[in-house]
Amino acid sequence: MGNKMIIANPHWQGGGKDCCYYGIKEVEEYYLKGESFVEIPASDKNSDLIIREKIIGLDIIRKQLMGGFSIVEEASPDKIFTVGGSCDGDIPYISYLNKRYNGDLAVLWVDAHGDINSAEESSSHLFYGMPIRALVGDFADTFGDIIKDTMSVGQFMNVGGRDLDPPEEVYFKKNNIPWVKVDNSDAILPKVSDAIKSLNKGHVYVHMDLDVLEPKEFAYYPLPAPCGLSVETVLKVLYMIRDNFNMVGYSLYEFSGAGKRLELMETLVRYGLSI
Ligand SMILES: [Mn+2]
Repeated sequence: MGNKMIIANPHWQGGGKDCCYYGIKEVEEYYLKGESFVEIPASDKNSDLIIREKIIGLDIIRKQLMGGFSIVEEASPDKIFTVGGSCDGDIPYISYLNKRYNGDLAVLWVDAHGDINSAEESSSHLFYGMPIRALVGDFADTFGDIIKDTMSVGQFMNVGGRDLDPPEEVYFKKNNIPWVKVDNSDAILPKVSDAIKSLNKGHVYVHMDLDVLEPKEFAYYPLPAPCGLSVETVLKVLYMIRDNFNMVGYSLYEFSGAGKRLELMETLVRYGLSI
């Protein structure tokens, strides 16, 4: 079993909207009460969002990521379940587990978006569209002191992506990144399974952005994209992965809060606690 760490990560600056900060406070209140979790320190000040090196909020983002790294390194868990925040907030936990398993880690990015922009090519300059590029070391000048063990592009795949920027699509093709597109039939299960196997790694991490879901079914996140995966399909995919692969991490990102208890959030948090 090993020791599992449960993290609440209200880091939101990568998306430029503080709704995710309050969303995570809501998760703590409604879904994590009674669990022993660690909250990563995050500022709630909009005034922190100063653009530097083509990244909005760079200084505060760097500070918070560094804080997350030291917390997880100190705790040295074997498994991590995180609820966040803007997708870039997941960088320390993926990077930590990659090091923990000596690079033997496949990362599924279950997300409507690619999150694989460079700072130059990003039209928004929001860091939540860039975390994978940071993890593979493309921001060495900016994050090299924080992300010390860079990953390989061949460790990543996407499920449910449908709103990629043109340069992201180019990057996907150039690097042959496995991309399982939206399919709400059971045929998606072997597609996801085959794509994971093609990465040829012994441990699996699932990073899930809630915006992978069809917005008509669930839309408590900042950046909806139409024609998404149904709730039923996402749950089938998640259970298939848990039951068939050696899962060492799950993260649930971009929750912007609902002001009420949601059955799906309850289910997804239970899932995270169960890995
Ligand atoms: Mn995302």
